[in-house]
Amino acid sequence: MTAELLEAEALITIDPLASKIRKPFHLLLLAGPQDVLHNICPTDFGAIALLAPRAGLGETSHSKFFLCTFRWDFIDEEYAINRALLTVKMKANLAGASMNDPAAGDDTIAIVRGGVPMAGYNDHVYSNWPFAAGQPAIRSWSLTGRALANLNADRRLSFMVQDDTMVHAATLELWGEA
Ligand SMILES: [Ca+2]
Ligand SMILES: [Ca+2]
Repeated sequence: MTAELLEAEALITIDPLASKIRKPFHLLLLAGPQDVLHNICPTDFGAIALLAPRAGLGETSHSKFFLCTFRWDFIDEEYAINRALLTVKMKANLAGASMNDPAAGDDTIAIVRGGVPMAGYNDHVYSNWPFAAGQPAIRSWSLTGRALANLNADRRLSFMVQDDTMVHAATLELWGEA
């Protein structure tokens, strides 16, 4: 080997972390019946939610809690999620006279963990009162900070809607590097 070649090799430093090629990761999870009724994570929800009558997707009757857990632990690879977007499409099963109306007016949506709503992700479903039954509502939450760190650690995300509002579709979109 020539002196010139040796010199060139010495300039290359191998960083074991940097040498792994990171691939973009994108996953779209669509809530199905298994996520809502059978596969929820019980420790994410509080006792009131767990004991209440349970709503399925497209539920048309009232006074039921919609509970859902998204999971992606079926993926073996190591990855880091740096962006997460929860979108929930809803519709009032009852009318709502005001924010405090125990019919659909007082209904709430929240991301939950450890039995309590996550700060910053807990709100009324509706923002204008009064409204009639059938009023549509959509919630899109982009998870940041602690919520995003929790999501990476848990490899799941749970949310709930109560109790006179139908959830007809919910998606969780995840972006990151695998
Ligand atoms: Ca009710
Ligand atoms: Ca209500």
